[in-house]
Amino acid sequence: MHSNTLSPLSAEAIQLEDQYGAHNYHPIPVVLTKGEGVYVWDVDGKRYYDFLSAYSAVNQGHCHPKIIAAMMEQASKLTLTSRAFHNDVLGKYEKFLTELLGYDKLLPMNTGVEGGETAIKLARRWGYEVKGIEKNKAKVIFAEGNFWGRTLAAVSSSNDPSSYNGYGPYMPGFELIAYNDLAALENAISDPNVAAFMVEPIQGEAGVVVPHEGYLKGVSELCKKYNVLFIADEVQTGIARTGKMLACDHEGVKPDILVLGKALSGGTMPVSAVLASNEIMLTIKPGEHGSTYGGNPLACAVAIAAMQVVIDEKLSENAERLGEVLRAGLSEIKSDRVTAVRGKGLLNAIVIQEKDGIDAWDVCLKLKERGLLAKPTHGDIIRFAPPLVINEEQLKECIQIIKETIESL
Ligand code: IF1
Repeated sequence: MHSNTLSPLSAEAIQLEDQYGAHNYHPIPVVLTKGEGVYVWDVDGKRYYDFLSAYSAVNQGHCHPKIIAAMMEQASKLTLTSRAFHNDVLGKYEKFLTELLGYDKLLPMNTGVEGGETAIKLARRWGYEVKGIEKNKAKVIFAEGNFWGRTLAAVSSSNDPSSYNGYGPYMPGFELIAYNDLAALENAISDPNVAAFMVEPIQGEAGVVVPHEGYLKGVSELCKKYNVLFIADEVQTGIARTGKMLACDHEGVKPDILVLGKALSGGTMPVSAVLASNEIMLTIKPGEHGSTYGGNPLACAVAIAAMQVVIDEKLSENAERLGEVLRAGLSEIKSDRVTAVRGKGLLNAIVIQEKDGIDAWDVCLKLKERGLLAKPTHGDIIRFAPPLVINEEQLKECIQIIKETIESL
């Protein structure tokens, strides 16, 4: 058991952040200094299971030796050329990932939200040049509860006040419909000005909201019927997290534009990618989009190694199998505080109803005392998303920690 009073070392680190850093987060009171596989250590040497995985960016486990080795080798050779010149890693990476996932081309960016922005720019460009939408009339449809980042365009598509409040005026041409509702989708995309529907196969930030079986297939079919691009935001659900390489694979659907990020680099540095057909990708001509670090040799070398680990260590299969074990274990918790258990693969969440003044935040503090780190979202939802390298023995220990913590409240 770890106490919840801060040690001097922890307090000092937190005070520095408080005094010199922006207050745009409210972290769980723990100061980490080391990560390895499923574990992280705080400055006092206490070890924790990481059940957030940096919001699914550390699927391969913290500081995976093969990824770090690739990073160190490339870092000592060539880190950044800009796209003003070619380099000897970018093409290899683009070939590797497009062939792995079945697309013609890849546009490399850095953060997930830049991937989303790029996907929307491609969709608008395709809308004008291929679909023939009238100039500046293109619309993009999003689902309520979506989260794809913090830029002004991203928050313009949000219906969560904590995301968009106070940041207006907002991007025009964005429309919201209910998630997991094919009738609402058909109604919206029958408008000939719609270029695309961008959606997460499972909504992460909304609290791991899993749509009904067949939803993604329906999205794909309706988008084809109305000549609208299906953009899948797999920044959080992709790269084996839900038990398949891509969450879309559960229904065998292939989005027109695929956005990846987070675990694409195994949690080492920001790497994102947008994959699409030639017809879509080539609507952006030289000099019409880019980024200083997009496609840098270090990012490409890291991403190749990170994806190879996913394949070699069969992380999708492990996530699929252990996800069942985790949800079964969570469903056995004897407490009326737990009102829902849901997820797919190792992207899971429980809903904790507040009782006797104890809420999800307090549960996370108790979990921390017992050596497991997680953080609530939207007040009452706790996401449980360990690195996909976790083994059954470690998972069972974590289930026990969660069970004992909640049942002892
Ligand atoms: C924060 C949330 C998760 C994402 C999906 C794109 C992005 C994200 C599905 C953008 C990023 C991060 C952002 C981070 C916390 C985390 C998060 F709580 F904010 F919503 F995971 F659920 N698509 N999600 O989840 O990627 O630009 O951040 O690289 O902003 O607090 P990014």
